[in-house]
Amino acid sequence: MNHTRREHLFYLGALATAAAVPSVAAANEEPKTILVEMLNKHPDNKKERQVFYPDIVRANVGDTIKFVATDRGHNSATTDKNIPEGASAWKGKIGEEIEITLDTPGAYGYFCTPHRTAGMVGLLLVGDVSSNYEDLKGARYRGKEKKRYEDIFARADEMLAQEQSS
Ligand SMILES: [Cu+2]
Repeated sequence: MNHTRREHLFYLGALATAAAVPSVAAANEEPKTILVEMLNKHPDNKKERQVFYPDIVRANVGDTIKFVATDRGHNSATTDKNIPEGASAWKGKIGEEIEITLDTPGAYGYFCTPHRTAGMVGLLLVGDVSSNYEDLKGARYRGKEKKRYEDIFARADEMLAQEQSS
């Protein structure tokens, strides 16, 4: 969801009041902006082309994701099917750096429109993801998108299991 600055500040105020409510990830943290780069090549594995980096982000409700156009020709987009109920889908233009404030807990899948079939997809885990994580993991993906999501969800499973045990 794109907020105007005023709405955003208002929202941060509302969030501060709600800070006493525990969340899955660290509770009393200030809302933060997390960068996700849109890249032609994975920085650690040049064989992996067309990637979001990092491709998994663990965030708290109230955090903002900024998609950074480090390389040209990419965007970040999603649909209502890939995000928690009540959250707003987004669609950046090609090359556009967009900021998404995450005000609904759950799991968010997203993709680069021209490279979705090349596997350029990512996952945001926001607060308590139990509402839709398994549904998103079990959704139908095709081709390279499917392969990337298998890898992404395997790592996400581990990440969430570690949280449970800590
Ligand atoms: Cu792309």
